[in-house]
Amino acid sequence: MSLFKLLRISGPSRFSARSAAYVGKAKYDYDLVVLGGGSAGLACAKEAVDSGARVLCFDYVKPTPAGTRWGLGGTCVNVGCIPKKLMHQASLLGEAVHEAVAYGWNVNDQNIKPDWKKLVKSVQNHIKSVNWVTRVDLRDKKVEYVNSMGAFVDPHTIEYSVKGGGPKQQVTSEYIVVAVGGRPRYPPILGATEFGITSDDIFSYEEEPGRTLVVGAGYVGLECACFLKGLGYDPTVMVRSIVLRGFDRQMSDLLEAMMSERGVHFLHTTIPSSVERQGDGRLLVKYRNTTTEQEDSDIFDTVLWAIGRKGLIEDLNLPAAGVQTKNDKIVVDGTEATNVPHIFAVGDIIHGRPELTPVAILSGRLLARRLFAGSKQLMDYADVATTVFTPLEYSCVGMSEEMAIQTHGQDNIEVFHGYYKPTEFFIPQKSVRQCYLKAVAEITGDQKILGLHYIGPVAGEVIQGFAAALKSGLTVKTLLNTVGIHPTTAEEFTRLSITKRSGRDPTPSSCCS
Ligand code: FAD
Ligand code: NA7
Repeated sequence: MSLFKLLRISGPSRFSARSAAYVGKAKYDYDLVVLGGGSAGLACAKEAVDSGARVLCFDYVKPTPAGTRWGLGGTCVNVGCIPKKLMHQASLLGEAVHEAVAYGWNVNDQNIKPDWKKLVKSVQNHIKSVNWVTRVDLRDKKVEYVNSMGAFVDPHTIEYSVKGGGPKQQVTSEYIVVAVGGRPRYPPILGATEFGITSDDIFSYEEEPGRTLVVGAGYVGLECACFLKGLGYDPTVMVRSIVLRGFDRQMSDLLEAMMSERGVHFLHTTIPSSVERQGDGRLLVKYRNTTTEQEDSDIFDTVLWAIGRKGLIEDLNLPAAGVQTKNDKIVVDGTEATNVPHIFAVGDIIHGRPELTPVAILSGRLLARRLFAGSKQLMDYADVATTVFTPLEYSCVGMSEEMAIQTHGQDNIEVFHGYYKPTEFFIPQKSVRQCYLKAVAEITGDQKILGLHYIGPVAGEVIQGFAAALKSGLTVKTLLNTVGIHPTTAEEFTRLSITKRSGRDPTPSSCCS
């Protein structure tokens, strides 16, 4: 029997499949229950309602150990991409003030400092406005929303608490989508939860962070260290193994060099042992270098754990539904189905997929279309572009050089590369040492591009368009036949002429060489 029952209704619709409204099984209270009101869950719930499904969405945020809590919308809006980008922008503006002087602006006090409390308030006000719009949107779209944790009772039944106490309530649903995302990890060491904070706290942190130890050198750790530095604080990044594991090595090393040049400190091959509060309120952190085995300690105002995120499966009672998990994430197939055919998972909670908002949104939306609008389109997780928002940003799409070598063999790839000098860097004499880009391509034929990497200003804006081109089969031949927009930094991709294999110096002599 088909899972997709469609009934024709009158009225216009955006998609042809939507000329039908989904009719669910009467024996269930809902056609779809979504657990988690973040990027993935909301996208899925709204799309399902558009197709006529009866949808209920649960969202609940447990406060952090430091007591931080937030509203509807999930990680991206409240404690992820959005506040991060705003703090990044605040820190870039600090650099811009100094550059402005070189451009002739009369900035009288060049030692200006940002007002942390004011910045946090502005960021939080923006978040609250987004929370509000999200709630209104759900109401307008007639997605039912319950501000409570949902947990499985059996494969079709979800249990939840109601505000103000009383007995737990239950609802049944034909389909259930788990979109509960993840939360930052804390290391199992003395004082970690008591004295440390995470990215869940920093964007609403009332105290000035001051001298900050950022433990973890992934995407989140580097971004936090960089905006703190740009805002005038003194961050140190504790690196367990290497910076940005999983990203292109050469680009990651350049990024680390750029951060060091700007005054971010690094403690290499080091792990923390304990955090203690001193009499003066500051934090004594003891740590160990795993290469030299030397133990050491230092004093910080703030310790920020950025050691990765764990999937929020612990409160779902997944055994009651029989859903399989792996390392606190949910295992799904190419249709986002779990091992229980009517239970799906989307977003950060899926095992082995990129933890990114646009991935969460698109996978949630496509799943709803498949469940309720007759679509067959699957989510394509390949060649997802991403950006690390450091002062010179790093953006990439496709394979790293290492991955290309691993999959194609060293002799079968060609790497085109070049340093470049952004025009706007000349007057304020900004360092161009890490302004670098490369295209990793096949060596034969028109040289299909496997990966593009860029460090420089507005990297995400630069790579976004190239990501579409790469997904459309971009070749080096096409890239070099593309006329650039001058003077931009993105045009540097159209001027790549030096291969690594040639051994020629990839440094340009002037802005237009
Ligand atoms: P979430 O957004 O985490 O939503 C899950 C929701 O479900 C949460 O509200 C959670 O509290 C709730 N929940 C959990 N359990 C239950 C339950 N049992 N019942 C009901 N509700 C429950 N991505 C980018 O693309 N670009 C960026 O620049 C970027 N920057 C980031 C910066 C930081 C600091 C962080 C931490 C992440 C960043 N990300 C970024 C990643 C992005 O935020 C996530 O990929 C995205 O938010 C995942 O969405 P999701 O819907 O899967 O999960
Ligand atoms: P990542 O990318 O998993 O990075 C975690 C970092 O923390 C990484 O450098 C780890 O080092 C380090 N780590 C992990 N455990 C420890 C302990 N116990 N002690 C010290 N250091 C540790 O997570 P992020 O949160 O930065 O990013 C997750 C996603 O969020 C990202 O993909 C974005 O999409 C948004 P390792 O390399 O393992 O040695």
